[in-house]
Amino acid sequence: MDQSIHTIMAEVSNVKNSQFYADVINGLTNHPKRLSSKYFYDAKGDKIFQELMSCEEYYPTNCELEIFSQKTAELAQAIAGDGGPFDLIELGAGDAMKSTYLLRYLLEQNTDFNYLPIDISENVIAYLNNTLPLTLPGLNVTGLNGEYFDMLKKAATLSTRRKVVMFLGSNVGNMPVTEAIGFIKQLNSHLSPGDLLLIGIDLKKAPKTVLAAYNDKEGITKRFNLNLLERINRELNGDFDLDQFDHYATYDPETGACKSYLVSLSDQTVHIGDESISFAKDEYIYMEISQKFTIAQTEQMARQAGFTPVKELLDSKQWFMDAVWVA
Ligand code: AVI
Repeated sequence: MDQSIHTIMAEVSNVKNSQFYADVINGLTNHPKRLSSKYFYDAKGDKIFQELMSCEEYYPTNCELEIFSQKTAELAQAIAGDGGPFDLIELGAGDAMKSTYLLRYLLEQNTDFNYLPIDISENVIAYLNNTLPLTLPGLNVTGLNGEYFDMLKKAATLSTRRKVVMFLGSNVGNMPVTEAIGFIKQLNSHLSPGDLLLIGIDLKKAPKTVLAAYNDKEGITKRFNLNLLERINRELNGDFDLDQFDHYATYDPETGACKSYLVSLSDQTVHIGDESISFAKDEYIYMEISQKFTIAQTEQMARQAGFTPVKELLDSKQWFMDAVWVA
């Protein structure tokens, strides 16, 4: 009996000491309330994101897939340079579906390269380490499980080859612009002159197209956002009533900021561990930014972070860009 009380107390203290707990409580006691979209991706969130990527309105994945499948030779030429050996490092590799087109092409050209996918998910890295050598025979793959910058440091201890870092999917858009520039600067500090960054960026386009992608008819984006409340309930002993929150998305064509919110449908109090958080009816939680850029803005961002843009590849609708920047 005593032991189980100790176990429960240890669990409670683990929860309280976790970064997730600290970020959630800080965010929800802020004005306005906010939660970080980096916590969207638990196992259920990963599944919902997969659904989103194949939903009709969510265009970024298909646009980038088109670039990787239709402009593979151009992409390969832009990163392989003079044919010298290099390490191709992918941040947040996921299932590596888009990169597989590039990897296959590079192998067919007998390019001398190693592929180092980095992902925070242990499952993703185990999957890539096991499956890629089967689907792409001859590929040298070393999966690295952990935070981006820790794993970039580790990658530097494994080889001294030229580095090509891929950061796809417009993940850079999930940071406010100044934070994104700081992130890219930090990335640059892990590279040497001549190393490359291949970055996927969602471009500004018809406002209705952007908004529909983050406000899909089936409500997948709504479930994606609500899943974070469910995760808080499950992992941090919370009691959010999911039916008491609605999803609301906005897009400002002037700034290019697409933002998601969860709006409280009533006056209510939510408990997370022993914290109580009050919500007024119509009060919102700011959940995510998905920033859209003009090409000129991306070039300015590259320069502010110490890179020089060298190549820009767009899909046929000109909605998405994969850019190559040199450090
Ligand atoms: C992962 N990230 C680039 C996606 C985006 O488009 O901002 C996440 C997402 N949020 C809602 N739909 C998709």
